[in-house]
Amino acid sequence: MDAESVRRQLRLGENATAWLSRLEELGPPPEPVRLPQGDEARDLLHRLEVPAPDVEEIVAATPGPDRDPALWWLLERAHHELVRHMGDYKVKVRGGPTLPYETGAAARYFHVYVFLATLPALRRFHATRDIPEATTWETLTQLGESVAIHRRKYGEGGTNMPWWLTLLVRGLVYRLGRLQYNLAVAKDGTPVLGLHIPEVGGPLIPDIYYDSLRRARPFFERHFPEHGARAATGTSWLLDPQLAEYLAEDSHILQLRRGWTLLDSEPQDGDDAILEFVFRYNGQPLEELPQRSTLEKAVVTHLLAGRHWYQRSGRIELP
Ligand code: CO8
Repeated sequence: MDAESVRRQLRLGENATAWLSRLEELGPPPEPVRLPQGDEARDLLHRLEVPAPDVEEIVAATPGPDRDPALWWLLERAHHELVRHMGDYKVKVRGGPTLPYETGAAARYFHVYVFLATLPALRRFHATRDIPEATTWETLTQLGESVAIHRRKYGEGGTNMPWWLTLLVRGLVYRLGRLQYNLAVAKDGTPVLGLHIPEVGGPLIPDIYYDSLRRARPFFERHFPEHGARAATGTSWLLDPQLAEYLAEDSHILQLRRGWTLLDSEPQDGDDAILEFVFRYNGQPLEELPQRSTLEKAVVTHLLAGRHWYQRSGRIELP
């Protein structure tokens, strides 16, 4: 098996070329890949909050080296790339793209299998950093969120934004209450925590938000003392000042945004981001999108008026 036959068999496109050649050069991992099977896999996936219909499909489609040699080749090497850079926030590894789905369920769930294959190494890494068991499991439920969003968006199983799972399974992301933080380094080399708001967890009630922010610094000082971030950063549709034209002054988004300082002078295009996070948009006509909340109405009204949304980058000092 080589990268070219893997590319052909899995019908990978141009967006996988660089990844494939990197993985070919890297080779298989020192320790063989092991995927959980049957009830062991079921129990684990339930604990990771993967929705029940996906659990059954994932278990049934679990690949093996003899049954799916091309997929296995890719799985071994994708896993190898992650364990090789476990915990190393200075190295940027975003994993590979979503695989084309025509070859079946194992390809659709490829990034779930990479996640499961890498979980034992991640847990060993968490143990070396003395990460509390509860934080490990709270963090790992991002897998379930990613699978649930994919099904809602496309009507079938898969993983939404697999690159985020890649950071998580490399031991760089931690969920503390309502928010997630990832160990990162700013362009000027300063350590920062990337701040993210997962979908699961309900409204961004200020007490809950500040409770999480207050936990961040002590957590990272204890478990990653060499990092030393003093601030969190984020790039988000939530920081677009135009939201103030539509949302109430006391909405959580406007309230919490006031603590952030915008860093960028050139905003990035944010239409795709806001459509993703508000609607999990999949190309339907704008007029058909649900119009239940103030925000849903704002997003559509703004776009139908020919205007655009922006993603802005900002920073907040950690308490
Ligand atoms: N979809 C539909 N309606 C929404 C949504 C949404 N995603 N979010 C808010 N609304 C509605 C509310 O229901 C409310 O409607 P109404 O006025 O009719 O009652 C109105 O908009 C105002 O809402 P709030 O400002 O009070 O916000 P909520 O606390 O309800 O929700 C959340 C905010 C939790 C962030 C929500 O939007 C959500 O779950 N989004 C999905 C995940 C997401 O977008 N994550 C952010 C990704 S970017 C990132 O993580 C980096 C962030 C760095 C900047 C942080 C700045 C604070």
